[in-house]
Amino acid sequence: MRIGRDVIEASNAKLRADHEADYAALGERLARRGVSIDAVTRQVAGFSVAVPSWGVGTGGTRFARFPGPGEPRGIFEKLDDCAAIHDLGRATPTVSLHFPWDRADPADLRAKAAELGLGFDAMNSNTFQDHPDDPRQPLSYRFGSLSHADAAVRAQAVAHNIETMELGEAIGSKALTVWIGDGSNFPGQSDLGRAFDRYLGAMKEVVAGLPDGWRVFCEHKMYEPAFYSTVMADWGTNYMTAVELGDRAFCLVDLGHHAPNVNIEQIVSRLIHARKLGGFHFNDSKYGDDDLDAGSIDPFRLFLVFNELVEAGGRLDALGPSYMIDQSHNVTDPIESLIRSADEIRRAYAQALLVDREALRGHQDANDALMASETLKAGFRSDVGPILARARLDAGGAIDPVAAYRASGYRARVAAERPAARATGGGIV
Ligand code: LRH
Ligand code: MN
Ligand code: MN
Repeated sequence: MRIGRDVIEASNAKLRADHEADYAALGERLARRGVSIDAVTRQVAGFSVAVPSWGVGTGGTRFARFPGPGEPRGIFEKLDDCAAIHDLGRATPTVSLHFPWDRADPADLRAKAAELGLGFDAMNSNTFQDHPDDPRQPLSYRFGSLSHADAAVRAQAVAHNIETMELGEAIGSKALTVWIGDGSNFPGQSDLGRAFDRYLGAMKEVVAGLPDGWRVFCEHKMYEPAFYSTVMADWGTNYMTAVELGDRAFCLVDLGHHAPNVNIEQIVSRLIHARKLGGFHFNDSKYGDDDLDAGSIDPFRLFLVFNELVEAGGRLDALGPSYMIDQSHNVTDPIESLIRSADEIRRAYAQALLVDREALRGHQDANDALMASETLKAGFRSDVGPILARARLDAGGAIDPVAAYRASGYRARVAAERPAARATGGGIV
């Protein structure tokens, strides 16, 4: 445990009486509706989300990085920080790695994760920037990777994805997430159709290299770094890709990768219908791919996504999507931000669980638009804080994880241990 039990217990002791009263009060309110608060708490406790290794570094924008005190200097220190997040919040038992940013001996990664009680979620490959230090990737991705006009660059990008899977297999991961920055800045720069064909051809080679029991998640993004067209631009392209690549290919929805105001929850619903929803990168945004803390700008949208997930019920269980956070920015302690994001994600889930679905269906079928809307919003308006706190508490976490984190002095401790902080990974996308 990176955060001492004594610190968590001391913090909880101060808050416990109030928490018990709040939980009992909410339990009573829910019982009046025939809802068991303990059952909801159990469901929330069963929901976990992976943290991104690149999220624990002090992020940046594409303009600058501002490393903070104690910034992890490599993957092992990043894992320490991920463990601290899980010690407090008990919602993030897995980490999603990014290669080659997190390159290390798989045996060491396994040992470190075992020591910290963490597991690994989907592996992310990286062919969206050049890797001058990687002897296996001498060719430039400036004009693309898996869709590059030059077959040699495509082959290099395929080989990198295969290597990423090999490393992943050695550490117990079960999925590969592929996001490419390929696209064009100017109409005419690249042939939209031929670029997509080349991408599909390369991805078929990646799929052929999937280890047994693995899935591949393709991640779409409307723009950036390409500003006119992106090869894997939207959920339609993603769905076509997943169909063409076959049974083990699925679509990953990063909440920040759509045009402003796009109805993301409807995309989620469609992908569930098509049995092609592979997973999420949760974050929030106001303008573009801002990678802000989940639920920090538009918690209602996050709730609406979870409303679709809860509504899907068994159809979702059959898909077993991967839930991951993808965030990285400049102005907060990333440990605090990731704790907060995990909490907001669980909040959206708990609120969606509290929607009276029978009543909602009744109003929908009776075309009572106002009452349908009110019924849905009643879930969103519910203060589920006591449920989230109880799920953490029961699992050995903190009632108020940010307060306990601040009391722990963890940041000051690692700042002393990691004097020569040098940022690695992230900050450019
Ligand atoms: C691209 C992206 C993708 C990358 C991550 C660092 O914008 O969302 O998931 O792997 O950022
Ligand atoms: Mn992402
Ligand atoms: Mn992104």
